[in-house]
Formats: sequence, C-alpha cells, structure tokens
Amino acid sequence: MNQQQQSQEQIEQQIERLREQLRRHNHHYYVLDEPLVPDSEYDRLFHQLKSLEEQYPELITADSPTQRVGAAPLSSFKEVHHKAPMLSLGNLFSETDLMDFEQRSRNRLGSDDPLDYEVEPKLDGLAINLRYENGVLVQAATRGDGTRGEDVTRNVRTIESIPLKLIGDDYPRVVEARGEVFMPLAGFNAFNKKALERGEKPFANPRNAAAGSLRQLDSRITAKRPLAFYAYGVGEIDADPGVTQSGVMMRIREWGIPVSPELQVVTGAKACLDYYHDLMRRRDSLAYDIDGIVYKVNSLEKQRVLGYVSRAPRWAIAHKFPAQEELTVVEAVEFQVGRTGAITPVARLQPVTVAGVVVSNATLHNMDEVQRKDIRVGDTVIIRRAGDVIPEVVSVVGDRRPVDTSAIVMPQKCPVCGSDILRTEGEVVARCSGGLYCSAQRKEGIKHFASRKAMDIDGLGDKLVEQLVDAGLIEDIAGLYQLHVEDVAGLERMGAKSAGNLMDALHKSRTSSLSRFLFALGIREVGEATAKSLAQEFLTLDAIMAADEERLQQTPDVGPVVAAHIVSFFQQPHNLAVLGKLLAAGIEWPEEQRQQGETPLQGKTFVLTGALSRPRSEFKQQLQQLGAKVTGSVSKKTDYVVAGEAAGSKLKKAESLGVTVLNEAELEELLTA
Ligand code: 9MJ
Repeated sequence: MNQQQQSQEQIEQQIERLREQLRRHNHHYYVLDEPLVPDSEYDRLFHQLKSLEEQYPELITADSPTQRVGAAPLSSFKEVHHKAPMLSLGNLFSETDLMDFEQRSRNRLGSDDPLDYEVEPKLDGLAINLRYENGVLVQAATRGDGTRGEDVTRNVRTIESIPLKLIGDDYPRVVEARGEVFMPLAGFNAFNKKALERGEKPFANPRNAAAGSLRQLDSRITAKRPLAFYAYGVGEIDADPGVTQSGVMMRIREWGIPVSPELQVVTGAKACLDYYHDLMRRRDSLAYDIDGIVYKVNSLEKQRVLGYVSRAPRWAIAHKFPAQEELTVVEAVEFQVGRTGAITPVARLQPVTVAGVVVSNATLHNMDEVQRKDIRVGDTVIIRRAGDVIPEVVSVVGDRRPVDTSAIVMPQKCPVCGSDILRTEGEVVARCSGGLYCSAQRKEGIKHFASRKAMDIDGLGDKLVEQLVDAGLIEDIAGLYQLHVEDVAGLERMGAKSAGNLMDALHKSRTSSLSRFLFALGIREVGEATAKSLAQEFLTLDAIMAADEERLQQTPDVGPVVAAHIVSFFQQPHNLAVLGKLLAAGIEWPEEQRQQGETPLQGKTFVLTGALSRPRSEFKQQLQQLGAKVTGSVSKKTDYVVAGEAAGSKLKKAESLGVTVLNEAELEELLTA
C-alpha cells in the first residue's frame, strides 16, 4: 500500500469514527435524555467532521450527521404509497366510554381476563412514517389519507432527533417507524417571539407550527424550525416484532429512534384512568403539548384478533383531555396594579366554562399584546386556560367583530391612587409611579409576604389584607406584627376566634428561614429559587446586605439586573426601617447550613430499562434526589439496572457484566427505605 492510499484509508476511518461518535451522542442526547458530553464537545466533533468532508467531498454520504441542513426547494412533494396503511385513532371522551371500550375488547377476545395496555401521551403534531433500509433512513412520508402520503424526506432529515442511521447491528433489513413530528413549547415560543420581532405572523399553536414547518418545499426553512419526533408504532418490518407493543417500542428505542419517556404498561381500564389523570395533572409541566392519552392493547396477538374498523384499529383508542380553549366575548377591560406597580389590562369576559372551570377574567398581559392581538371591547375571543395558569386571550375571531367595538386605552393615572402611570423607554410594562403611596402596591406586597411560599401566614388571605389596609390598621408588612386581637376582631366576617387564630398564625410565622424571608420581602426579580441561592451563598442577612453588585453576582442565577435590584432595595431608607421593625418584632430563623452531606444512594449509578408502571422521569427524579446518578447505558461502572417489562439488550448486558438487576418492586423498596 503506498503512502497516499494509506492516508486515504485512514481518513475514511477517521470520518466514520467521527460519525459513529456523533450518532452515539445524538442517541444519548435525544433518545436517552442523558447527554454524554457538553454541547461544546459535540460541536467540536461536528466541525471536525465537517471540515474533513469539505476537504474530501467524495467521502460525503447521505447518512452523515452533517447532511441535515436542507437542500434547494422542490416544486412539489412526490406521492408515497404506504405499504401498510397508516391508521387513525377513534376517540373516547368519558370514563364510561373507556369501560365500554374495555368490555367490547374483552367480548371480541372471548375472555374476561384483565387486559394489559401500553399507554402513552397523544401528541398533537403531524404523523409520519420513517423507512429505514439496512439501517439508513431512506424515506419519510406524511400520513396523507392513510394510503398515500407526501414524501417529506428532505425535511425530516433536518430533524436532529431522528437518526439518519440506526445504531447497533441487530436492526431488521427493513423497518418503518411511525410517530408524530411536533414542536416542543420552548422552541415554539422562541420561534413566535422571533417572528413577531421580524414583523411576521406567528403560528397559532404548536400543531400548526409543526405541520407548516414539515410541509415546506424548501427544506432549508424546515432546518431552522425546532422540530422533534416520538415514535408510537411500526409499519413494515421484516423481522419478528416480538409479542407486545411495548416490547416493539423498546426495541425501536434501542435502535436509536426516540420514543416517549412517558410510555408505560398498565393492567385494566382503572389503571388507564389513573394514568390519564396523572398526565392531565402534569400536562402543563411537559415540554410539549399533548391533547390526551392513547391506550393500546399491549399483546400483538390480541391486536391481530381485534383487527380494524375502517381506518382505525380496534385495539387502540385516544382519550382526549377536556378542551383548554373556548369562545367568549370581552365585555370590558380593567387595569390592575401589581406589587411593583405594574399595570396589567384584564379582560372582563362573558362567563364561560373552560376545562371544567368558569372563567370570567383573562389577562391581556400588557398594551403591546393588546395591540398585537388587536383586541377591542366587544370582540369575540378565543380564551385559553392551561392548568393553574391565569386564563389568557389567544386571539380575536375577526369575522365576529361587531360594528360597535371600542378600543382599549391605557389610562394616564393609576386607577387606585391617581399617580402618573409611566412607561420606561424600552420596557413593555407601564407602572404606577405612586410606590408605597399606592395602596394597591402596598396590599400586593403584604399578600405576597403572607403567601404560602413566603412567610406562610395561615388565614391571612387577600380579602383580609385588603380590609386591614383599607381600615388603616396596617400600612406595610411590619404593621402585621403590631396588630392586636381587638383590631382584627372588629372587621367584617371576623369573630374573636378567627382573630385569635390569625394572631397565632402571625406569631408562628415569625420563625421562618432566611430564604423564605428574603423571598417574602418582594425584592424585584428575587423569586423563590434566587432567594434560596442567596441564602446558600451568604448564609446570613447581614452578609447579603453588605454585598455589592459584583459580590452578589457570584451567586448562581444572579446576574447584573437582579444584583442591582437587591442593592437598591437595601439602600432605601424605607425598606431598612421596615426590616428593622420586622426584626424587632422577633422574626428569626435558624442558622443557614450549606447543603452537602451524604444521601443514601450517593454516588450509585442506575440504568432504567424496559417499561415501568410509572414514568421513567419520576423514578429518575426520585433517584437523583437520593444522590444517585441515572445514566443511559450499562457498563462495568453501573451499580444497578432496573428492568421493567420487555427489557432488552441492556438487561442482557447487565447480566453479562454481573451488574445487580432489580425489578420495579425492588426499586420501590430502595426508594422508600
Ligand atoms: C399520537 N398521535 O400521539 C397513535 N399517537 O397509534 C399515538 N397516535 C396511533 N399513537 C395507532 N401515541 C395509530 C395512531
């Protein structure tokens, strides 16, 4: 072999090594949610590969991780004929519907045994089929009418979490993974923010954003959109798929294709409902929108027996969450004054039930939002209520606008104290300039001080604070501890007993913690987490008060803006006077300790595999709280492998390495020990 050939071969090997490394990193990042290296290292490898490929363009292959940038526009999408039809799902809307579904399935199966279901969130995006031949992504197509879809391969190749090449070597020669392309909320919000800054039209919701992005003829545009993918089934596959739906999904995940981390196996309709309610509660903390749950009979044999009706499987059904959006009419707009004087326009609405709760107010955030959404009094609007979040106006229904609407105008004077309303150049928020002269600001400050996560003063609700301030009994938070039982007992709906209880609660609240107290003071931008970090960093109030901006910024999460707010708070004579009175009233806290210490599973490394009966993320969080590390791959360094249902190669590897294997019950025992 001459010198040149040898170096050519070495370069080919180097390129292939880099590609393998990048694929492995992608798999850990997107599928296992366990990055192996920091982003900077990934970028370094990526650029190394890219520059080698630039030097040797003849070595570029379509499955290289660099080949995701999009290509010149198409004039139209080619049609794709699905080898196995892509199904849609029937819906059910109530618990009775679910019981009926279960009973129907059992009747058809001729068995009264409880059924196992694979359960997973229903994503609201665009269904696609990914076809891999010899491990390489060769085609991606939309569902279309279920038989014929559109070839969106170029666009799908730009989605980073979709592998261009499968990992490992035990994938079938042909496998089609089916799933949903969606836009996670962070990306959706960031994209819309940028669109607005550029004066472009934002997307109405993440579903439209995903569909609009995937159906671009110019894949270079798709490449700029933050899309993601979770598989929920298979199409054509030239291997024995195994015996359960969950087992198939675990194998797909092992080949490097992302599968929802929420996927579980449960037994019986009752357990399906528990899962439904659990996810509905957690719906707003997920990184993406879901609109319900999908229940699938887990046994593939039972699926075959149950079969299909029209284009929907009889073995799967979607259970939709209640709608979070409804239509109503804006009857008036009022302006509320917050703790920091911020003026918020609030729409008074014709009352309407949204997701089971009657809504009659919705925040309009600020005047920029009012203008952008072009909201007028009298308009019919779409309102959205998501979880505990304050309901908001999504958009106006333009063609329902009556002729006699009126504009929403920011007042020039504070509706509560009459001071000027000012808006600093470059800020979206307008503020009442009354400061502590404004009773609204004082009331909000006291409500915040008393709230659960601050001083947690039981029984001191919003109404009572308003009465106390309106009656002139207190002026500020320090006044709370000067109250006498007779002052309070005379108030509306207050007897001697509740007055006594409030006194007790006030007394009790004096013993608190430094972080709660800091949070309770209501320093601008100092939320709960920042207050905790400050307490940990400085340990005493005196040390925080003595710190300058530079020193404050050594605290995690404290930047120049927060530091400036803190310094300015402790410079104001009024605040120092209030602080003095609070400390004189006996507010105290135990000495702050730096957290470290040993926790029971400190330093132990866990790998979770297979389907568990609670979300993997929950187990992971619990383990981490006990000091354990949770990683994605099994090695000699792994202490425990937790094997759920249909665990595959990781379990085998654990056994071959002699790593301790736990079942779910044993894990639960460790967690509660
Ligand atoms: C969605 N949209 O999340 C299915 N889906 O299964 C899930 N859709 C499906 N499964 C069979 N999780 C046909 C459609």
